[in-house]
Amino acid sequence: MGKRKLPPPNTVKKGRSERASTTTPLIVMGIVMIGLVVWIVSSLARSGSPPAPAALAQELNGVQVISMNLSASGYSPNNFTVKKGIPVRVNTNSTSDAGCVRGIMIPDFAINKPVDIGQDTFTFMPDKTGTFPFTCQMKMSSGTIKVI
Ligand SMILES: [Cu+2]
Repeated sequence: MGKRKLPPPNTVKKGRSERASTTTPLIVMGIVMIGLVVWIVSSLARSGSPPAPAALAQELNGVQVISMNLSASGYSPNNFTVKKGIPVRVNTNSTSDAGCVRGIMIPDFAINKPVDIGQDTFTFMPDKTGTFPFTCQMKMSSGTIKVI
């Protein structure tokens, strides 16, 4: 007989679950949005800005020397700081699997350089200040050169 009093709580429960069913999509959407923002920010960080502040390039006999390793995974290190008005020599050390990473483009300084497997070198003049990107010819791997 007391079981007859159960239906009213059931209807209350129904009301609760209806409310839950409208808030659950909002929570899910919120989580998806947060996930999306985190993903966008982290992918921007990966593709764009340098991972760590670069030390100033060493200057030897009037030339600034920077060195990097080229492999299938890209340029390492991939950000550099140099001084304006002093020629920069870029020493490269490439693995045979580096593929198109062995083509270096620095459009702001008119560089489009295919580099040899093993050791190679090229020079450019940083004649303006700013942060300039360099990429492989397919723009999949990249880095930056900051001129101060
Ligand atoms: Cu590439």
